Formats: sequence, C-alpha cells, structure tokens
Amino acid sequence: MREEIGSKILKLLASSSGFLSGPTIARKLKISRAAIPKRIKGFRTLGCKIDSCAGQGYRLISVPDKLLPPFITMGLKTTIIGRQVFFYPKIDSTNSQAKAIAGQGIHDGALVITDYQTQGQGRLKRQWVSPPQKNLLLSVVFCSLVAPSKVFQMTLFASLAICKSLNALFKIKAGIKWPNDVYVNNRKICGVLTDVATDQKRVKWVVVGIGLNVNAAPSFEPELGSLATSLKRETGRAQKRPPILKRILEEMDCLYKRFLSGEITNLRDEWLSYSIILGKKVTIFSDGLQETGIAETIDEDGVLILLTPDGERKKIVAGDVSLRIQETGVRRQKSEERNHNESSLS
Ligand code: BT5
Repeated sequence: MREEIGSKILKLLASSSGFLSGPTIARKLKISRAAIPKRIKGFRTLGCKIDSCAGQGYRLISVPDKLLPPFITMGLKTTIIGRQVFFYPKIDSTNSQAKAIAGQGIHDGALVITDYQTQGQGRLKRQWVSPPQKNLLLSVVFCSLVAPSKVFQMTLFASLAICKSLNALFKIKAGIKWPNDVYVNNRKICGVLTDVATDQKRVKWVVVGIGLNVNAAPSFEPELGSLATSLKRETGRAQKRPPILKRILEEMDCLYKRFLSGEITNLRDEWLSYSIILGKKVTIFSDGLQETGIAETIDEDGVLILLTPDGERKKIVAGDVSLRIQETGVRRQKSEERNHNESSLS
C-alpha cells in the first residue's frame, strides 16, 4: 500500500526537533514543493499545531487526540501490526468490518479502528458499550497460517499487550481474567473478542478485537458503574488515545513476532504471570450449567484446568464459557496467606 503524502510530511516533521523548510521536505520526500502548504493547512484544520516561519519552514508542535491514520502511523515502531490502517468515524463493529475485509488480500496485522461503534460486540452475543470519541475500539487482522490449536495463543497477545502497556505508560497494575479480559483494581478496563475463520485444517485469519476504556466515565452506562473502570478513572485525568494505541500495537507486534518464531512457552509463562484467577475459587458457566473449583493453571493451548471439590481435574475450553471469581475464593486465599504467615512465624 502506498503511503499518503500527508502522512509522510507529518512523520518527517515529527522526526525533527526544529524547523524543516519546504525545499528540504520536498527533497527528502521526492515531492513537489507546491504539494506541501495544502497538506499543512489540512493538518491544521484537523487540530495539529504546526508553526511556520518565513525562511525556516515548518515545525510540528502537537497532534490532536484523533485516531486518523497519519496520527497512528506517525512514529509507530512496528513492522507488522498497524502498517495498514482502516479508520471509520462510526461503524457497527470493528470486528464485523475486519471480518468483512479479512479475506480480501489485506496485510497481516492490518488495523481496523473507529471512534464509535453502534453495535459493539462482546462474547456470547453480549454488547460492548462505549460513548463516541472517548475510548479505544479496534480490531487487528492476523493472516499468518497457523494450526487451529494455536489460535488461543494468538489472542493472548492482546490481553498481555494491554497489561504491559498500562504498566509501562501509567504504572498501572493490570491483570488478566481468563480467557482474555483485563482488570484493574477488580474492575474491567478492557475486553477482547476473537473471531476465527478456518479452512480445513488451517486458520485463514484471526480477528482480535479490543475495547479499552480510556476517557469514558464508568457512569456512561449505569449498569456498568461499579463493574467497569477507565484509564481516566485510574490515573485521575483524561489521556490522549494515539500514544496509548501506539504502545499497544508495538507490544502486540513484539509478542506476535515471538509467537511466529515459536517462542510459545515463554509467552504463556508471561501471560500466566498476569493472571488474576490462578489459585482462586471460580465458577464456570456454560450452556446453563455451572461448575465451581480452583483455577489450577492454563495449559499451552489456553485450556483452563479446574480442580473440582472431589479432586478431579477438568479441562475447560475458552470458547463459550463465562467465568466468575468467587469472593469466598479471595477471602479464602487471604486466609491461606495469613495461615502461611502464621505458620512461618511459629
Ligand atoms: C468482551 O466480551 O469483553 C469483549 C469485548 C470486545 C469489544 C471490542 S471493541 C472493538 C471490537 N469490535 C467489537 O465489536 N468488539 C470488539 P464479554 O466478555 O462478553 O463482556 C461483555 C460484557 O462486558 C457486557 O455484557 C458488559 O457487562 C461488560 N461491558 C460492556 N461494555 C463495557 C465497557 N465499556 N467496559 C467494561 N465492561 C463492559
């Protein structure tokens, strides 16, 4: 895909700390000087602050909190994810759109992103709600040929990348609730939805959708009030979305490349280190049935191993199940810790 001239100009300005003259920009990008002022004007209209000075040229001061492709790809340090961007101001669902274009020769790691979803999807036909222009709503299309059993590992990147990004950018301690939700301080900050298309024994594509609450107040949806949180709530102030998005894409890019090179065990260990369910009492809901036990571990294929009260180890596949962490399990863990400390003292 050829990169648009405007994006190239913006990237060049972003990579320079001082002014860049029109002739320098034209020479570096092999474009005509006449093409530059129009693009600069366009970016100013979108909210970019760009200084201009006679004889010196242009200097980029700041970009707005907009998710337009040039603001995403500018300075993005990835080689696979987000190299192709499809932005929609409003759409039904980024996962639906990503699925619609997945088979049409788009690049591995293509990004579908929007400012507002009218029918945001959760798992099991649940809804993902998000007010316009506040949060991150995106889907990444993976087109590498992998075996169906490896799909869950691919979806690990998303939740792991979110945890690592929130930690690196805001020192926020985020944890993963199997199979793929991200929690901060016992509230959900991010949900991940994976769609897959298989062709005989191969996966044709995997779409990993991410909804991350950035600036929406949890009260945007009264029912979610005490269940959800956002970065604004956790950090105490509104945050710009493009730098957060870029960090997430960069973390995903790095994890994806590790996955492609066969580094499965290390990835799983890293993912497990962020798990908030291991050792806890959990209840699994599936097809109207429920099963309670201790979440013992998650195997390499992403299957949860549940230790039931009668000592049986059951394998729970992520597919169509929901999981609830039992409060008693948390108390139980605390009391176990207390017991452990007491016995250590004696
Ligand atoms: C998920 O489902 O958590 C997956 C959500 C994935 C959303 C992204 S947005 C971009 C992409 N395009 C899409 O159409 N979807 C993906 P699940 O585990 O089923 O959780 C859904 C439940 O989370 C709902 O029933 C609500 O209880 C809760 N919920 C809905 N919106 C929320 C929000 N903004 N923050 C926290 N919780 C929310």
